[in-house]
Amino acid sequence: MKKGFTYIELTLVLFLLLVIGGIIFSVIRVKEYFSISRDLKRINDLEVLFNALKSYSQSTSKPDLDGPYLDFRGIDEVWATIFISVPLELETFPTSAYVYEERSYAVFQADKNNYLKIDGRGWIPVEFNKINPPPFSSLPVDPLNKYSKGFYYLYAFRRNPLQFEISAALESQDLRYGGKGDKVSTDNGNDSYRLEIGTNLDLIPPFPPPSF
Ligand SMILES: [Ca+2]
Ligand SMILES: [Ca+2]
Repeated sequence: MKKGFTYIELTLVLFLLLVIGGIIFSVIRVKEYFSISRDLKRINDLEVLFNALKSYSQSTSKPDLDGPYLDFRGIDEVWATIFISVPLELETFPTSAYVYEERSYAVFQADKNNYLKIDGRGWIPVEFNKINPPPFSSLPVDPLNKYSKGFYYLYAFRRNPLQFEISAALESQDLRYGGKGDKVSTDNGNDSYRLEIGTNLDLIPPFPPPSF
């Protein structure tokens, strides 16, 4: 009868533990790597959208930040509206109005055949096709683009004076809220979990934090 483990058995167990640990560690690293690459796309998209909105506002004689198909959607107008990048058919926004600090906002979602369009029918209803040359051929959206996960882009504007804001949540451990390189709570905006960019960072009220 054998007592305890032999040297070979112990070595084998130790070896297996190391292999399993290594695999788990690699999976975490690969996951983080994908999160970082998605965050880099988000940061880039926001800059591209910011520049596009700025050049549209400056190059057009009568800029209309809710486009030809919608009216009175400015934060300072009757249908104060938050525009979200998730198309209607993919996921319908859970409530008909988003309420924050007793103020209620309409939420606009484009339909799936139009949400990427740059002619005023996209999720940002601005006629970017009027810029010469157009800054992009289709509107950028979040690489995950899911409201239930907390990853989507938001846009809102003010008519008078003309102001706009766009935002995205970041997911990598480094860049998100509380991370070493936290980019979301350090942007001087009013939402600690989202990266905000624009000419007024208080137009969009804070949204629920993403589930990591
Ligand atoms: Ca309009
Ligand atoms: Ca922020």
